[in-house]
Formats: sequence, structure tokens, C-alpha cells
Amino acid sequence: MKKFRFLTSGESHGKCLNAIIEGVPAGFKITEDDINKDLERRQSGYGRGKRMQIETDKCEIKSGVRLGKTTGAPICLEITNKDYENWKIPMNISDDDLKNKEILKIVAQKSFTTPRPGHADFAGSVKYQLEDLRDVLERSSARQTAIEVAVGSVAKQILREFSIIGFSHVIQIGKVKAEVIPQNYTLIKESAEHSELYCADDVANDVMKEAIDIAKSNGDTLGGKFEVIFGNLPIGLGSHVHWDRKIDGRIAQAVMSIPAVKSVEIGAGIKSAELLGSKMHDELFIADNKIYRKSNNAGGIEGGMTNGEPIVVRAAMKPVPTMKTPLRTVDLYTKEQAESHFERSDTCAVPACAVVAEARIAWILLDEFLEKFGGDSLNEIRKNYEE
Ligand code: EPS
Repeated sequence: MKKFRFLTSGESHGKCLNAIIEGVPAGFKITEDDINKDLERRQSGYGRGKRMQIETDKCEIKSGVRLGKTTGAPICLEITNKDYENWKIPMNISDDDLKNKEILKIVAQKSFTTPRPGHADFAGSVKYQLEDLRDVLERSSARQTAIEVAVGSVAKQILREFSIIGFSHVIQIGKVKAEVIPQNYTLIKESAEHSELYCADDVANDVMKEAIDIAKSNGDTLGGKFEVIFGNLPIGLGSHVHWDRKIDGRIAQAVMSIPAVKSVEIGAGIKSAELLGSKMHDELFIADNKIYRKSNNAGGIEGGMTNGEPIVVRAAMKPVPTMKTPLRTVDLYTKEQAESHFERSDTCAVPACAVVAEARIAWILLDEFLEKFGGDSLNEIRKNYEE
């Protein structure tokens, strides 16, 4: 039985986004404030669009936490979509009002049949036999990642009890790359926190902003790369014994399935293909009876298990496919050549994507942590952990 599991629901312009988390042991301090801080980080970042000006994402804990602490019961989280007020008619659950011509007109205005290349519209409409692509867009929208970040924040608050802490930073926007001192995580974290793009390189930060401005003025979008680091992990999360228990595989799936992510790397990642074995592998040394390493090309994972070094995960995000300057597509209703659908969009959402990846990695780490040290309460887990 999985230790930490959850389901989410909700549409981009529906009433709200929800999650029910099961398997959180009793006795952990969880606050809405901490969740909301992460939600604010997901909403920020230079290059975000108009929707983020409408929303001020706030998460309500509906159950499973009492007097500040988890009780062991399922935790229900909810984020209200403020924009729903503007979408009540086209997002109505019932079809009763469709007899009214005015309402039918408003619903038709929000329907579309011109799939956005790069988005889920085309394949989703064929798979689920949905004529109105709105039915695909509503769930495939990156809006969904708000509730995922809330779940990740709960995971991070639990991991924090054991001093396991993570952060993320942007390392590339379009062709502009950041230069940082490798492995100087304290400095990288501090510098990234002060940047509008969560980028630790001040100079690159400004050039990145210019690139975003240019893309915006052309009605275009920009992708990039980010890195997530989690430190102070115990040795042995994950396992070498079976493919689906390898923690690098689980992290890769969790990050790869974030909307718009196209590649995931761990440690030296893609560069490892060109390194000699003598340069790639992180040698072990001993001093004062303590084993240590001088490098971390493995990104904290060997044989599908954490090895005690920080976990380092990088990912590339493609440019958001909802574009003001439309791409060529086919109208699935008229079967004629057409231009892709546009409502509004972010010019660049790489900083937000980094926050989402942080959340998703936290789910996996917590799941593996509970599998190894599991118990029903904080005290029991702490005892197992300390032993
Ligand atoms: C997003 C909400 C969406 C988009 C964006 C991210 O809201 P709306 O569709 O109402 O503008 O701003 O998602 C996309 C561009 C996309 O293609 O999925 C959010 O909350 O992060």
C-alpha cells in the first residue's frame, strides 16, 4: 500500500481546485500560511499573464488538520478560482439553461474547434470524443498545478520536520543561460529568492527579462530550464532491487508530467554521455570516520537510491503553446485550414514551473521517506528515523 497518495480535481475556470491527501501520519504541524507562500511563488515570476492578476491563490484546509496538527485523517485542500465569477455560464454543470438563446450564445463564444499545436486539445478531443475543445482545455490547463503545489507544500512541511529542505532556481530562459558557482547552494538560493525570475545570476536575469519582453511584444512565448535541489536526505530512499522502485525514475516521471516539460536530467544528466568514467563518478573519501565526496555528478542518486548527497534535478520547459500570434491548425468542425485558439497566456512560465517541480519532487521524497521510516505518528516516525 502506498504511504502517501492523493487525487486532485478541478477545471481552469471551474469553481475550485481540490485535492484529497491520504496517508499523512498524525502530529505534523501544517499551516495554510506556508501553503499560501508556495502558491504565491507559483503565481509570480516575470512573464506571467493576465490570469495571474485576477487570482490571488489561497488554499483552505478543509479537513485532516485540527488545532494546527495532522490527525492521521485524509487532508482535503481547496483553492477557489476567482475567475469562475466570469465563467459561471459556460462552466455550468447543468444543461437546463441551454434552451435560452442568450445563454447558448455565451456558451458558443467560449467553445472552440481549432486545436493549439503543442497543447492537449487535438489528441484529447479525439481520445475522449469531445467536439468542444473547451472540455479538454479546462483540465489540461496549467491552472491545475496550483493545487499540486499545495499538496507539495504539505509534503515539504512534513519533510522539514527532518530538516529535509528543497529549493529551485531558473538557469535558462530561451537562449540566455545563467552562470552560477556550482554547488554553492546557500548563495544560489539567496540570490534566486531576490530575482523576479528566480535566477541567481543578476546579469543573466536582466537579459532574460529583455528576451521575455521581446517575445511578448511579438505575441510569442519562451521556454527555459530550471534546477531543483533537495538537501539533507537520508541514504537509501528508493531501491536498486526493482525498476519501479528506483527513485530517479519516480522523480523523472513526476517532473516530466508537468505541463510543457520536455526533458529531465539528474546530476550531470545529458552531459554524462560525453564524460569519461574517471571524470563522471563521484569518488568516496574518509576523514574522522566520515565518508564524503568532492563531487556530485550523480545528483545524489546511485543505483536508484539517495546516496546522502543533495538531489539535483534539472528540467527543460518548452514555450507555452497558447500564443497570441496564432499558429496554423485545422478547424476540426469545418475541416478547413485555420488559426489556433487564443484566450490569454503567459509569455514565460519557467519560474512557476520550477516551483511546481519542487512540489512534485517533494511528493516523491515524502512517499519514499514514509516507506522507509513509516509509522502512524510523528513520534513513531522520528523513532524509526533516529534508529
Ligand atoms: C495558469 C492558468 C491559465 C493560464 C496558464 C497558467 O489560466 P487562463 O487559461 O485562464 O489564462 O494563464 O496556462 C496556460 C497558458 C496553458 O496553456 O495551460 C495557471 O494558473 O498557472
